[in-house]
Formats: sequence, structure tokens, C-alpha cells
Amino acid sequence: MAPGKHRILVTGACGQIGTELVRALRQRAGRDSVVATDVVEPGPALKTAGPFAVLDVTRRADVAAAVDRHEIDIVYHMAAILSAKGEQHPGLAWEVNINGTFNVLEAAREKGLTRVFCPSSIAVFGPETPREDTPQETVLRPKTMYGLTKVAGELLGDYYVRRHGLDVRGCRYPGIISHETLPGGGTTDYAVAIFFDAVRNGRYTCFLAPETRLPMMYMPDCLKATLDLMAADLGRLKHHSDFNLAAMSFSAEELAADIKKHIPGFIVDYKPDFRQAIADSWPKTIDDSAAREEWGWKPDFDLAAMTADMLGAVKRKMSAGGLP
Ligand code: AKB
Repeated sequence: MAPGKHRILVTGACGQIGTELVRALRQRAGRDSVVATDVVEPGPALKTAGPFAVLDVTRRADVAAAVDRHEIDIVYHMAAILSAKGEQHPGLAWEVNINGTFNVLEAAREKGLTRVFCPSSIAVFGPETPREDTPQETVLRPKTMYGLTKVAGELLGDYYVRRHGLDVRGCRYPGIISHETLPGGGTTDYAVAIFFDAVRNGRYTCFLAPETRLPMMYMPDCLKATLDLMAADLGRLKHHSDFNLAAMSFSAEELAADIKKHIPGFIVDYKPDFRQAIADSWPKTIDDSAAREEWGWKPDFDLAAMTADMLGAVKRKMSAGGLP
């Protein structure tokens, strides 16, 4: 391999963020330098776009073997069970989020990898955390299985930095909004589904109450944050695995109102389910000043810009017959 070139492995590459992250990494590093992996076989687009391997992160030996086989030196560990699915399948969430993360970090330590990205989430916070402008350093007492696995992941990442000198980085993603691959099993998923139903049917039934306000981010900003954090100068980082990250915050009814500016007849009704209690335990807004200071984080998309871009993309998909 040419000096300065990295071999990158992405776990959870068929997921909402993984799919687009693989594409962004390949644009930067070259098609063959990025090995996409997931526990499931990918759709045809990902399968033909570059190297792909089936990998179950809960199998420690398989993770280590994949790192060896593909001569990997950077891992983006995107495989995770999200908040709503984690409440329905707590054992699976523990296996994938705790043991999977431990397996990736152990492989990285044993093989001497240069850098690992382990994302966290606003789910690390809980009802005792201040909900407005949630600080970087604050109470971490989540009430969901997903949240507690993400707290453990942050602590584990920082432990590997301190104890083993492994360069582990991560940020607390808010809800991510995108149109390429649908999210699965999250509490913030409504903010994606609403766009597809608005364009397809002109109406949407929301599983959160209208006034529920949560921190959110559009996918281009999510990719920018991920890649910028991984490219940041290590010497400037005081934090490692737990950066607060923010772009926009809105309630379900504010998002619906913004969509109505483009689709005036759009109707939303609200039938809160078990995910309401999860959303109610999370922050409304986040203070991300540490990310801004330590690696220059700054989002590009606010609610209006995101809504216009999402609707354009979803409408183009519908005209091309490609709506999921
Ligand atoms: C979820 O809703 O579970 C995720 C998250 C905020 O981490 N999107």
C-alpha cells in the first residue's frame, strides 16, 4: 500500500449512516481502500460498489480475522441496535452494542490500528440531565438499554485511549435525517418517515406527541462531523469518545409545519406509543461547544434548508419509482 494510504473497515455498512459513510470514504480514499461489512448481505448497489464482507461484530475471532485479512488500519464501527429496537430486544442490544464494541476495540488494540470511530448518541442522557443546552459534562443516567450501552461504549473508548494509547474517537449523534437508506429501530425515525409519507400520501401518523422537541441533524452534516472528527489533530483533542454534537432542534409539529410550506395539504395526526417515554427522557437542545473548539465543528443545515433538500430528494426518488 502507498505510504499515507489507509485501509478502512466499516461495520454496519448497510445501515442508515453506514451506507452513505462508505460512499463518502470511498470518494476520499478510493474504492478499494474501504471494506464495507455488515451482518446481512447488502443490496446490489453496495455489493457492486466496492469490497464487501459479511461480518457479525459479536464474533470476536471474526472481527480480528477481518482486520487481518483486509490489512485494515482504521475502523468506523457503525453497527448498533438503536433505542426502540433495543427496548424490544435488550439482549441483542447488549450483544451488539457492548460485546460488539469491545470486540472491535480489542481487535484494534491487538492489531495496532491507527484509529477507531465508535459513535455515541444523545441517548446517553436521561431524565436527570438538564434538557436545555445539555452540557458536555453532565449526568449520564439513561433509562434505555441502548442509552446505557452507549455510555459504556464511551467509557470503554476513553479507557482504550488512556490505558492502551489507542486513538478512539466518537460523538453523540442526534437523530439523523436522510433519504438514501431508512433508519431502523430508533426513536427519532419519525423525522425521516414523515418526509416519505408526506410525498407519497400527503398524510402521516406520528408516533411522538406534537410538542416533542429533539436534537436532529441532516446526513450531510453527520458525514461532515464524522469525517472531520476523524481527521482532527489528536493533539487538540481534550475529549475523545463523547463529543456533544448539534445542528438543529425541532418539535414534531414544527417539522410538520415546515413540510406544509412545501405541501400545503399535508395532514399529520399524532398517536404516541412506547417511544414517547424514550423521547421524553432525552435532551431538547445540546451544547456542542467542545466539538466547536477542539475540532472546528460547525453544521451547514438548519430546519428550513434540510426540509427543502429532503423533499426535493424524496420527490426525485418517487418520480424515478424508487421510493421504499
Ligand atoms: C435513536 O433514535 O435511537 C437514534 C439515536 C438518537 O441515537 N437515532
